[in-house]
Amino acid sequence: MALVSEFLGQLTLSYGGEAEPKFPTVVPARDFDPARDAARIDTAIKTKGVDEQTIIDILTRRSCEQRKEIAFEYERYAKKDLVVALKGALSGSLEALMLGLMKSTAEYDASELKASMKGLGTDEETLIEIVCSRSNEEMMVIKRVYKDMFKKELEKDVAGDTSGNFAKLLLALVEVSPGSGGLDCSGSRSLQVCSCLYEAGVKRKGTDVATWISIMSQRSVPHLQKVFERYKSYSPYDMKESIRKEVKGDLEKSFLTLVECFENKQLYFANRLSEAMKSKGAKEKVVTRIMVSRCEVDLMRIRTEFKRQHKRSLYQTIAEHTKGDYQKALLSLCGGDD
Ligand SMILES: [Ca+2]
Repeated sequence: MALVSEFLGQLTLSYGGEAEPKFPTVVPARDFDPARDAARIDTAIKTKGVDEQTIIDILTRRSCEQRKEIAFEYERYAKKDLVVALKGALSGSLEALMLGLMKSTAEYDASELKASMKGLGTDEETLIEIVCSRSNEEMMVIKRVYKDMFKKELEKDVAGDTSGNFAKLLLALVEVSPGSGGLDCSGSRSLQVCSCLYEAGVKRKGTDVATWISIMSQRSVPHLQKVFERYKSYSPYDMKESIRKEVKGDLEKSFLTLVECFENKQLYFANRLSEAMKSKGAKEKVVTRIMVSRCEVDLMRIRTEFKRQHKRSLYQTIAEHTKGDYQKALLSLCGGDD
């Protein structure tokens, strides 16, 4: 079902907005033989103590579509579901990473969103990262896949788990529809939007959050980039400083994430990765999520931004801050040193 949804999503894309160019580190393998891969994985799983290396070598060097083909062949060959078999054979962070790879990007995003809202309490950090960084086109596919997977509307779960202006912003971002994102900021319009942002925030007492939400949730990336550039000479504070002055908590974090993604999405992810690996033990959940969800999207450019900003390659940083088979899998997804 999810696959059909994604196919429909792609159709929408083709006559909707322009598809973003991709900069993957994981690309389809040449001379691909799913039956051979499936047999090798079966042997690796049955090996005493499990041959993780073979599983990593295969699954981190195949495209998502190829992994699905391997899963199909595996089930035919071993009469078992590959995901179930991997769950039994692997554990900890490596298991989470491999199971993530067995999902499509949209299925993975949908399940990460679901997990962030599961049970008591909410993992706001994850929720903000995914909702504020995905494009309108990606969000439309995620919503459809979410409904297929969990039989519930993403909007309903977000509304049930958040409150106040934070909820309003996230819902505005989730409730995209085909043809949205058309905020026109060309020419004199960009000055008007600039003045709207300024009047609603820094200029007045308190903040007219509704106006900020309605402008920022449009995600008209090139237009808003122009607006924020112009805003610098319009307001004594740039957009990020204005956000920090005007709002607090999760709402502040969300607006900042949006602006950072409008300005340079790959730098945003590079900084998140760096932050997650700053302390001695890496925040493996964050590292796994970014590496798995971006490896077939833009991880190559994230690597470039990482090196430029942090003067150290992503590869070396992963090598220093993670260990074991989990590290091997991450390094393979990373695809090389810079
Ligand atoms: Ca104000």
